[in-house]
Amino acid sequence: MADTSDVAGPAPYDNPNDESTEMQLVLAIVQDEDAGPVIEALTSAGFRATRINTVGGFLRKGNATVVVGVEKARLHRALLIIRDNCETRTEFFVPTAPGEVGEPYPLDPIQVQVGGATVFVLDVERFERL
Ligand code: 2BA
Repeated sequence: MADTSDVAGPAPYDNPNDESTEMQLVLAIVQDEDAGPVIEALTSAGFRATRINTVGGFLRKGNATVVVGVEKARLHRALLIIRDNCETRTEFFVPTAPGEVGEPYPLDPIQVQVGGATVFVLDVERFERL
């Protein structure tokens, strides 16, 4: 008889590895300078976190996206830790205008306030450690 074990396993919602009950996914975009302290504080408080090096679309400057999978009951604590470890900083952006002979030329710098953190919180449909 053919082995159907690879297709006849438990349905996803019965999966014993599924730990997703009441989980949320936090995506926190933070400034490079704040990423180390944020990760340190999160892990010290018992959260698991992943840092992804990212680049902001407007300033084209390196920043970091911190990914945290967290039980709903601990979400507030995670957000407080992120907030408390991120600063607001002033950056300057130099826009350019197209030049008449090729090279774009710089316009007056624009001042922008960056941070503390830009945070998205998503429901987690499923979470497994395989
Ligand atoms: P950036 O895109 O490099 O933006 C840096 C800062 O520039 C922003 O700070 C904001 O103050 C300003 N800025 C961004 N777009 C602008 C625009 N079209 N006109 C004028 N000023 C603008 P934050 O708002 O604190 O954002 C920090 C970083 O968070 C962003 O870096 C981006 O990587 C991320 N981010 C912010 N909002 C986002 C969103 N809705 N979706 C995805 N990523 C976002």
